[in-house]
Amino acid sequence: MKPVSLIQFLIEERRAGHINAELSLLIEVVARACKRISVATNKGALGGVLGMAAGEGDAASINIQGEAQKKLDVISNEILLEANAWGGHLAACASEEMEDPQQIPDMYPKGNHLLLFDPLDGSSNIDVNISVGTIFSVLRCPDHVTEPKVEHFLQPGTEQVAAGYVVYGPATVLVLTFGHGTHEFTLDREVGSFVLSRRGIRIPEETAEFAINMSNQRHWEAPMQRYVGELLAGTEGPRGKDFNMRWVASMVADVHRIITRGGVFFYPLDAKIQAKGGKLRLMYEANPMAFIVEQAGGAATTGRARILELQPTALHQRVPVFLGSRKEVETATHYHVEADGARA
Ligand code: FDP
Repeated sequence: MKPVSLIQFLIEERRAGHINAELSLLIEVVARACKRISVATNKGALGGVLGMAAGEGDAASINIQGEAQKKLDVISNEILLEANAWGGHLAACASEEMEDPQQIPDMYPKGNHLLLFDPLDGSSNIDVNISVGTIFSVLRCPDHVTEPKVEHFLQPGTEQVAAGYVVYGPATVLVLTFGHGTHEFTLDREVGSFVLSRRGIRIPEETAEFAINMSNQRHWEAPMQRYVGELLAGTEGPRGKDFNMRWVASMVADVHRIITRGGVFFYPLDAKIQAKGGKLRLMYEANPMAFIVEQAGGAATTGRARILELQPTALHQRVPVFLGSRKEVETATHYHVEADGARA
């Protein structure tokens, strides 16, 4: 069979009435920007881009989430902003690296879409040469809004018209959904184009593999302790089977493993992060990943509610995340809902 390029796929999606010309252009632009980020990450130490953005621990190198910003975070953010400024497909964009939405410069035409992204997720893995990634979510700009503000971005995940991520690993891979299945494209480095490598991905309903940062165990809520305790008990426990554990600490890489061979990913609430509401960001991490996973037949909840139905209250809002193989997400969520019911 002849390989299908991303461009060809986008044309087919337009013909099928799944996307319009503006959304097709938006995805092309994001994919092109991610190729540049891939080149920058692949250079490693030779690119002179490792290490902190300014002096280590310097106020200038701390992003708005209070985390240390690496040079490649800054570079990736700039690549995505610059690529998306002039095409006429966006009304505005928002990024993990910027407190407020970025407006389209006056000299360029504006479009009808809002783009949100985490330019380089899993950034603590860059210096140790472990996979990192870009995550993005696309919403429609409400009618008649010419200067989108934060409130215009605060739409539930069910309103997303597209979501995707790119994992910069041994291969650079783009995973994309428009709400008509989840599809994977692999970057052909020689040709410089993304080529369809899996159409209509399905995550197995059941799994024997889970991903969680076990070092937080003592801080978890009781239902999480119960659920993971049962997995760890293996064949001697109530689940009657052994479970394997994986934790890359790069959400994109962990989700990509689940998209590929099944599994379940948790970043639950714990006593340390309770006040923040969770670890991962709703608008540009949890929502796009939940859309991708649901479109592949998996499930995504906060442990209590479906992620895609949450009404966002802030651009950089954090939420607990349970996602992956449907049966495991349902069991872990059931334990939380049941414990809440017993407490009420
Ligand atoms: P990072 O802070 O390195 O950007 O987005 C947050 C994230 O990475 C996820 O990619 C990853 O799954 C998680 O945090 C890692 O958390 P731990 O440091 O607790 O392992």
